[in-house]
Amino acid sequence: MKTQPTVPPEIHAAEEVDVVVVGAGFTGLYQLHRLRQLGFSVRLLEAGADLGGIWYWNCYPGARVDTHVPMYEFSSEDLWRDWTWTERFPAWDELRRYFHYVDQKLDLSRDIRFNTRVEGAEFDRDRNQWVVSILDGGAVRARFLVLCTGFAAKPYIPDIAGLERFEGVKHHTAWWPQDGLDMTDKRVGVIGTGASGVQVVQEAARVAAQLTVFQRTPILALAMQQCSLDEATQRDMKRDYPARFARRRESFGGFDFHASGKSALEVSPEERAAIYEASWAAGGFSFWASTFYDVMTNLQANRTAYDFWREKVQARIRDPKLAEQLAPKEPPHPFGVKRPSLEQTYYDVFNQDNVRLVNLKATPILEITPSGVRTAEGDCELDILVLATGFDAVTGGLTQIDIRGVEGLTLKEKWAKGARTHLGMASAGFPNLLFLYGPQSPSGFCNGPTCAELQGDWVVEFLGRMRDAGVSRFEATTAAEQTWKDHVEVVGAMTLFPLADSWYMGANIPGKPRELLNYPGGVPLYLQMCQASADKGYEGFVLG
Ligand code: N01
Repeated sequence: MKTQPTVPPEIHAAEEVDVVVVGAGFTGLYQLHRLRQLGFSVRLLEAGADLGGIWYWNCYPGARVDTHVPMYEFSSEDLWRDWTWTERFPAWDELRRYFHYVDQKLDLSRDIRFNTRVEGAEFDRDRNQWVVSILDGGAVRARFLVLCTGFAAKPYIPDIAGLERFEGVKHHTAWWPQDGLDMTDKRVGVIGTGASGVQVVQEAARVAAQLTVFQRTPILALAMQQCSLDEATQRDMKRDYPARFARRRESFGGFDFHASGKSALEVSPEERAAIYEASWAAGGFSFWASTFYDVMTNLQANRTAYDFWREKVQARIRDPKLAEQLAPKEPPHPFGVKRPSLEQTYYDVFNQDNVRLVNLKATPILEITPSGVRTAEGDCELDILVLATGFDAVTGGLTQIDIRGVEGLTLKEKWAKGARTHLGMASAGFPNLLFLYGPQSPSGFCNGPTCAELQGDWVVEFLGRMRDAGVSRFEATTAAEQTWKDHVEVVGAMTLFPLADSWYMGANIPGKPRELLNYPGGVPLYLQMCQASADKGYEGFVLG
């Protein structure tokens, strides 16, 4: 353990506000807006040059959201009334335009510092303030620190031999060049077949001379059923928006799907097929989220979903051997325990002459050479290498900041053996600090804007009450952390999520503790638990 940190004297003169918010995605912008409405002075610090959070960094070709209109926007009528989307699942550039529209309506940018990466934060015990330091120098002091860094703020680059020697163009999907990259007539390789890999592959296949997809685990991608949206259609849809937004708090993942009360094992095969077929046709995550309640808790029920999915996919791939690699008879893991992702042409592109799949389970990558990828199958020469290899998810965005609590311990050190939180929002030893969309909260299981608002409302109310009650310091207790961890584990053990080596389990990062990083009880139960703490005078916190 480190000795008590001292705050360097030069940063005593730093800018001082009530709240520092980190991150200008949905969550951070909502905090900024609501906290300002309560009369707090707020400074939002953002590493990127623009708004959007994940949609600033992830501008690779094909990047688009997997959530349907209108679930991926703010629920305030003042905002949705005058906004019109062009597609049911909007692309990154349209999402950026939306953020600019919101900015224009709410005048957010005046309190945001862009190109400002937060490097560290130290708690000044004498003044009960956080001193937030910025990478290029300078600091901001605040009574409260609210981290809204999202679940995917720290890209993961695997340690593959020779990677640094590649002489072509190489990018991680989350560090894509802001001015784009033309893949036309190029030899492109994509490592990774998660949601990002699927989206890049679909686009690269249209233009590349040769596209090689390096697959370790097949993704179980669902039909997006994308469509264009016009203004008249959305005018009609908007009549239902209030009811649809209200339903978010009743659904496991914060969507507007109706929850199913049926078991996949209690219906006839015909009824089961009809229900799967209907949700497949509806598209998006409804196949994952609203068919049968036991798909994510019972292996036998789960297998019925997998078998339906496999039949759909196999029918689209001409070469039976290839079909078996993309959609094998035996599931690589239970259906849905790794995030499924949505696709439009993913399975069709493998029928094209310019697209090739390398099955890394059979022929692993031996090394990256200056000119491409060497596998047991041979050398694959490339002009562009895309690393769609994911993120040190959920905790990585927080632990990459040097946040030092009252004992001098960093958050990274504290969580070295696993995340410790109260309600997935606070951690003992780190007073006056809250994080949203973080570990042990619904985060990756929940639609982003839903969490931004519902979890966000709890945070705003909490901070308002602390201020009004004259509380200058709040801190979660270790007992509350233990209770919360036990609860997350008990509920998690009732699900199938622990059965996969997914980012949900922290298992995609070598050496990272294996634990369920998202709250598995669903949004309604989570909100109840948070409300219960508030109703008991913020049980689990020491207020001073
Ligand atoms: O990352 P991932 P992602 N050698 O971790 C492979 C959100 N998102 O960026 O499965 C070879 O899912 C790895 O293989 P395996 C969404 O929540 C949303 O795609 O570990 N391969 C896997 O195939 C999503 O779930 C949207 O065997 C290696 C891939 O890399 C989350 O972000 C769009 C490897 C990583 O997949 C993360 O998605 C994009 C190695 N050494 C992302 N290491 C939308 O809403 C890793 N892999 C649309």
